[in-house]
This record gives sequence, structure tokens and C-alpha cells, in this order.
Amino acid sequence: MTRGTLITLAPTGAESAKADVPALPVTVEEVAATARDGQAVGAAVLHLHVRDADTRPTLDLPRVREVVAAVRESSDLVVQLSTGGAVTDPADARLAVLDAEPDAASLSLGTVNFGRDVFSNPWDLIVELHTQMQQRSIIPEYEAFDLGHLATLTRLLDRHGPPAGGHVHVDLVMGVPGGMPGTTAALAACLPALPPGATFAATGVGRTSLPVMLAALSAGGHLRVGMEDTLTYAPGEPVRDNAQLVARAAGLARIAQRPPLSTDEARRMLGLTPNPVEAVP
Ligand code: KMH
Ligand code: ZN
Repeated sequence: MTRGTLITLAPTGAESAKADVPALPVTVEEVAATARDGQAVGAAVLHLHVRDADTRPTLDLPRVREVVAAVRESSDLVVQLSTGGAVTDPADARLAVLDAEPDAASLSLGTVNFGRDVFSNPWDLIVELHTQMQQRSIIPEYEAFDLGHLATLTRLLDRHGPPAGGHVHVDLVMGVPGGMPGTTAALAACLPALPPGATFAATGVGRTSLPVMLAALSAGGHLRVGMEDTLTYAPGEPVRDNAQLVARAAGLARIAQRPPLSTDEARRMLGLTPNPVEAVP
């Protein structure tokens, strides 16, 4: 079992409107402050969707670069750009996000119904993202929305080799309407399908956030939390800010005696920096 817990913060996403959720960080300054505050309470990775000046989701490269630079200025978090974008984003724009030179990027492993929409991830796009990230030394976080997506991951690695850095890290995105449910049983079903040596995190959308977090910790997994996935802290109580969600995850990780990994520890775990060679006695 992994000794510490990697906490990824997904603060914004592409689905919620600022007008509906005033606490959602969307400006460059808000995202930079969210990164700083999230790191202070235990986050090590930032899963980043960018918004434009009108608060709408955007993959505009200058804007993405500006937000990445601001996050690197305000924090030491591993910057993981979303290549999933919004359900309406075309594949070429999603691939072009890699030009912003993040440390890491998400890589969704299959098409899934996404509420009333379809989040499209055909095989050729998966392969293109995987190979481009290999060539650019960008660390993928493989996102599985359903059990079959893990079979796709095994096929991808068999045919196209390991990712940059050599380590495979998977995020189980659970509770999306159309994907696998956010339950302990579904999480347990995924575990035998993970590639050997892989680490995993889990995130439960909406009200599945807490059960998924507890199930992931009990299974030696890592956590992703944030307002991309969860807008209600408790029944009838809106999330105050992203730091509130990170602090809760960090508290549960400490109770599990697997405290939050620092950003340096996270970089080593993910293969962004080499592990120090064990001293030979
Ligand atoms: N916004 C969703 C359609 C990712 O970031 O890689 C896709 C998503 C996945 O959030
Ligand atoms: Zn995302």
C-alpha cells in the first residue's frame, strides 16, 4: 500500500457556470490563489481547465499559457492540464493544449455518455494523446469513466509502450451520469483491471464524493477533489471554496494514516523526477 496520499485538486472544470456558482475560480487571479491555498492544505497536483475573460471554458493557447504561468508563480503544484476540455471541444484543440508545456495532462480512455451529452474519446485520439505526451515528456493521468476503459489502457500500453516517466497513474472518475457509479463495489471491480504497478486515484462526482473517497483510501488509492466534481459540501450546504474540499480530503487521508504527499513526493511518485537511488549499506 502506498504510504502517502496524492491529492489532486480539480478546481473549476468545464461544466459549471460562474453565474450559478460564484465561488468557482475562473479568472487568472482566482485560479492562482486557489492553487496556492490548495497546496497549503494538502494538494500536490492541479487538474486545470481554463476559462476565458467571459468565464466560458476555453482551450485558447495564449490564455492557457497565461494561467499555467500564474499557477507556477503562486504554487509548486504539478500542473496537469485537461485534454478533455468541454464536451463540445474538437480533438485538434484538445491536442493543442499540450503546446502549453504542462508537467502533466489528463488522457481520457474512452467515450462515455456525459449527462445528456457525449464525451467523445475515440481510439485514434487516445493513441495520439499518448504518443504526443511520450514525445514531449508530459506525464499522463489516464482517466477511466467505466471499467472497459481500463481494458483500453492495457491495450494502449501493450501496443504503444509506457508513458513518459514510466509510471502509470489512473484516475477513476466515478458517478458521472452515463459512466460507472460512484460506489465501493464499482471501485473494487476496477482494481484487478489496473495495469501491474499502476497507482490510482478516484473521484466521485456530486454526492458520491465522500463514499468514493473513503473507498479509495481503504483500497490504498489516491484522491481527486474539487469544484469540477463537487459543488455541495453536505446536503443543503454549498462548497465554500476548493480549499474546503482539499482540507477534508487531507483530514481523511491523515485518519487513514496515509497523509498528503508533498509536491516533491508527488513528482517522484508520478515519474516527473527520478527516485533517489537507495543507499547501499
Ligand atoms: N469536462 C469533461 C467533458 C478531463 O478533464 O480530462 C471532461 C473532463 C475530462 O473533465
Ligand atoms: Zn477535467
